[in-house]
Amino acid sequence: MWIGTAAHAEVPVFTLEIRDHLFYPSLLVIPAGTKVKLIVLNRDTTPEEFESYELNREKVIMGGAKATIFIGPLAPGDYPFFGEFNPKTAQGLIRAED
Ligand SMILES: [Cu+2]
Repeated sequence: MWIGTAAHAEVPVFTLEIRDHLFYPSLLVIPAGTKVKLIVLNRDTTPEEFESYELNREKVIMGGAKATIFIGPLAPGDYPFFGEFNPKTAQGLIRAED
């Protein structure tokens, strides 16, 4: 164990919730240049798929379940995502900032 070294640094954790086929928050600001752990909680009873072409991620989250998605390190900018099963309503944006 090398506690305290960069290799053991905590990955920042951010949480997204799905409720009524919407993402909360719909805008998530994360640090640029850092790997981030995204926890997605699906509060609906129906499955949803977190999908982002820009982030190259897609993951099905069953109703009432939770998913963990690692993203980054990202260049500064905006990275849209959506719920593939409810794309008209479930829209969001991850903004990576320095
Ligand atoms: Cu998909």
